[in-house]
Amino acid sequence: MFQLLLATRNSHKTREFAQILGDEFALRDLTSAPGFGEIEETGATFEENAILKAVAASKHFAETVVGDDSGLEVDALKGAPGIFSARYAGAGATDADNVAKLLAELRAGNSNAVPPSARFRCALALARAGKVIGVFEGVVEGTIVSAPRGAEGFGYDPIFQPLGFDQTFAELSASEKNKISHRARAIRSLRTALISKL
Ligand code: ITT
Repeated sequence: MFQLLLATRNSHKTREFAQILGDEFALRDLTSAPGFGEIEETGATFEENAILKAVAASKHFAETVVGDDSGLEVDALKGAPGIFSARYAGAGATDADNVAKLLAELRAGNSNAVPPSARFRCALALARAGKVIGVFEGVVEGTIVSAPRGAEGFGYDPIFQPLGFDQTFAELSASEKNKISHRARAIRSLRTALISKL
């Protein structure tokens, strides 16, 4: 059994990790460590922020730590919201606020791209005792739909339609999303690395 600490307080991420990694892994996240402070995300890339999260938590906890930094890049918005996905509509923004802002920005930009192309990216960093021991990335390409659809998932799932599908991520079941998502792709690489050599 592998023990992993996820350096996140986003319970949606933790649920996806648990479903994708399966029974060989015992997971906990930072919701079980309320005294551990916020990790500042000062990096310029998903990878840098994933490393900041993993390294900071691994200095305080004995387990192998995974940091996840992820978000949505929309080509017509020059890659926004990108690393600012969680706080696109401002500090304390809800998922609905962020989705509404993104759709408003696309309308304001009068994008010629119909439908607008986009991708989710997920960077994962593994760390132990303050040192990075692996970095993994996953990407899923898709388009932004004109109005939110579906109730599954979280974040921008209701407006992201992966290439080759007629449904948004929020219309797919968790197990369908977890076969093709950016996070699933990154986690599968991390899982292989952990099982084979770490
Ligand atoms: P932690 O830093 O505690 O891990 P967070 O939610 O702030 O939690 P990020 O800084 O990595 O994490 O921001 C990720 C944001 O990107 C997330 O809040 C969503 O808005 C979006 N996002 C990432 N993965 C997503 C997914 O699978 N589906 C929908 N939106 C996603």
